[in-house]
Amino acid sequence: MAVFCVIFDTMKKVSVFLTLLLLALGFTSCKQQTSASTPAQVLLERMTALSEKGIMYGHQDDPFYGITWQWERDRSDTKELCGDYPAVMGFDLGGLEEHHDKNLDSVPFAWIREEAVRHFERGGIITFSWHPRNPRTGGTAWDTTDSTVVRNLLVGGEQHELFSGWMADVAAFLQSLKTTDNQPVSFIFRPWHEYNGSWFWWGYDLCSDDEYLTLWSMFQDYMNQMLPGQIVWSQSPNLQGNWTDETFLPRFAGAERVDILGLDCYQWGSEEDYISGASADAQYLSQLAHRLGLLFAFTECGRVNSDIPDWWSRIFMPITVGTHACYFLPWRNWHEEHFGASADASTASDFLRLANEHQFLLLQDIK
Ligand code: BMA
Repeated sequence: MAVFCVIFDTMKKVSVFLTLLLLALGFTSCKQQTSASTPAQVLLERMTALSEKGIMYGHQDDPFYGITWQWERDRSDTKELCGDYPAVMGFDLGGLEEHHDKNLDSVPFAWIREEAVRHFERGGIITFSWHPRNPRTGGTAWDTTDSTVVRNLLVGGEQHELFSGWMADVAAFLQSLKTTDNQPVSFIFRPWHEYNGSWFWWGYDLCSDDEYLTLWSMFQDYMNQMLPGQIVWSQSPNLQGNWTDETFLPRFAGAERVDILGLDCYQWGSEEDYISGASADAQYLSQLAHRLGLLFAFTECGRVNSDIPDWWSRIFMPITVGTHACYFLPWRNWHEEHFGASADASTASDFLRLANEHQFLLLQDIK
C-alpha cells in the first residue's frame, strides 16, 4: 500500500510539473482551433465567439419561480425586469439519483426537461449542475460526516455499484432531452463543483487529489460515452482568494477534460474581502484558462438577498473586467434566499441600467 502511495504521489507531482512546464513554455492547447463537428464543439465555438462580444447573463431556475411568485408558467424575473430571457439558464439534477419526481429545490424533473429544451430551442444556452445525495450515508450533498465516500464510489469501492446506477439515472434523464424534431441537445455540465471547500461530500478534506480526479474522470468518461458529443465540461472551484499553480493544479482535471474553467463566487462577507478575493481568483483562473485555450466563466455568483442596491455595477461588474468571461450566473431567486435579477430586488434599477447599456448579453443578444 505504501509503495502505491509513493507511486501515486510521484505521478501527481510529475503531472503538476508537466503542466507547469507547458505553461512556462507558453504552450496553448489547440482545442479552440479544431473545426466544430459535434454539437458540443459547435456550442463551445459559439461561446468562444460570444465571449468576444460580451459577457452573457445566466440565471439558475429562471422559469420556475421568482422572489415573489412560484410555479407559474411563462414567468421569468429576468424577462419581467429586462424584457428578455437570460442568455444562459441553469438547472440542477439533485434528486434524480433517488428517482424523485422533483429535484432538491422542489422543481419537477418533467418541468426541467421541458424548460431546458424550450430555452435551447429559443437559442439559449443551458447548463446543468448536480447536488447528489451522499451515496454512503444517505444524507444530502452537504453531509460530510464520512470522509471515505469518494473512494468508495470508485471501481472496487463499496458504493460503486450504487453510484453506477446513479450515473445511469443522470445519463438517462439527459438523453431524454430532445428537441421537437427529436434531435439531442448540447449543454454545459458542471459536476463536482466548489471542490476546494469542504462542505460537499466530494470536498477538499473529504478526499485526496487522486480520489477527486478519479471520480471526475470516471463520471466524465461515462457521460461522454452515453451522450457522445453533447457535453461541454465546466470545472468550478469556489472563491479561494489566493490561487497559485501549486495550489490550483493538483485538483484541476486538465485542459483535455475541461472546456470552461469556472469560478463560484458569492459575497458572504465584507465588500473589501470579496472584491480583493474574487478579483484575484478571476484574474488567476481566466489567465490560466486562456493560456490553455479554455473559456472562463463566473459559474455561480451573487449577493444573498440582493441587499446592496448597486452590487452589480459597483462590486461585481468591475471584477469581470479583463477576464473575457463568457457568462455570469447568479443563483436562484427563491423568496428566502435570492441572488439574481428581479424587479422585486433592491438591485432592480442598477441591473436594468446595465442591461439597457448592453453591459451584458441577454437572449436576443446571442441569437
Ligand atoms: C444552494 C442553496 C440551496 C439549494 C442548493 C441547490 O446554494 O440555494 O437552497 O438547495 O443551492 O440549488
